[in-house]
Amino acid sequence: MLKRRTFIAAAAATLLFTSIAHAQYKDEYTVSTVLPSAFPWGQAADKWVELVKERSDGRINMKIYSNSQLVSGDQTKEFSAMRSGIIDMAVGSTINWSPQVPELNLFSLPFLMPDYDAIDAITQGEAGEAIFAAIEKRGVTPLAWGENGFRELSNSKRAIHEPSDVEGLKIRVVGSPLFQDTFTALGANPTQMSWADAKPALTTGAVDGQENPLSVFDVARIDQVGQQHLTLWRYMADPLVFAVSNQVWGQFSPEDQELLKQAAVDAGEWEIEKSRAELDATLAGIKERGVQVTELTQEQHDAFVEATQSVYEKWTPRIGEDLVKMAQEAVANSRQ
Ligand code: X2X
Repeated sequence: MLKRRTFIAAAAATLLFTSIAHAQYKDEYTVSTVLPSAFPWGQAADKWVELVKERSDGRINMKIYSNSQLVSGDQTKEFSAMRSGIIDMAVGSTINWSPQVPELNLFSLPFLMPDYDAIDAITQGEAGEAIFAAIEKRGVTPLAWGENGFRELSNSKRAIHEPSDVEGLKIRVVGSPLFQDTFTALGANPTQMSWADAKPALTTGAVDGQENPLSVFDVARIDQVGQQHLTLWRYMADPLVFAVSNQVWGQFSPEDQELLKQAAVDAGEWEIEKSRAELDATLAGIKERGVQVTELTQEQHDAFVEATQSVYEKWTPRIGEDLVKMAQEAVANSRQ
């Protein structure tokens, strides 16, 4: 009797051990993105998938679902879907995840980051680590940074040189209510809608303008839907984050976790470098197609900074005083 019980216990232990040692991997992991392969964002995801497949000798397969299709086009639901395990992985924008991770609104604070050095100083420093910790705490494991880019303002009505030019314009904005506040502070009439709805709304004239990186403006041919005026104001940039649902992350062996992470870091670096390098050519192409591009003088730039100060007052406590300060210091140091 005793022998038999010992045997059963031993068999059960063996079974348990085996199932831990060979955690059943899925045949395919879902990867959500908003923008598909024609855009740097989609290319970042493609690269990640390719590197993981190659480095795992085909053991880990990921399949990309773009255009936010796994969340029926509502990109602001991507984070929740990942957290609950409906989506395994994603390459997502900080804007789209900010409703669930308030710290991500940091990047949307107007005119916080004047240039690429400033973005890198935040993402690659302590502030970046604090943000990754905030993401992880909410159920998703962040692995690496990518970049959507500096978001520039376009519209169908007039050249924008100063805040009063924005007054009364209906502007499509995305994601966080912070954008509502920024554009309201400028006297515009902001409307929140998904990317899927943005182009139709521009086409019908339901909205007058939008803000997106030059790569998005270019590839999506936003000039063809009447957006003839483009102001380069660099008011914010949205990084991308490569991430895995915590529910899925724990199933990978430590070696495979490292493989997934390193592949994401490599894909992110590749995409950031590529999209920055392509920016000048992209802008030249946009100008060639007849878009009126406005650059701001220092004075005009300062007027926008001034006009959006209220956004800091309202949002700093929500993002976290310490985090905002840490980021501002990182930016200041990057300018020395
Ligand atoms: O919806 C947008 O504007 C886009 C594509 O840039 C994002 O997903 C943040």
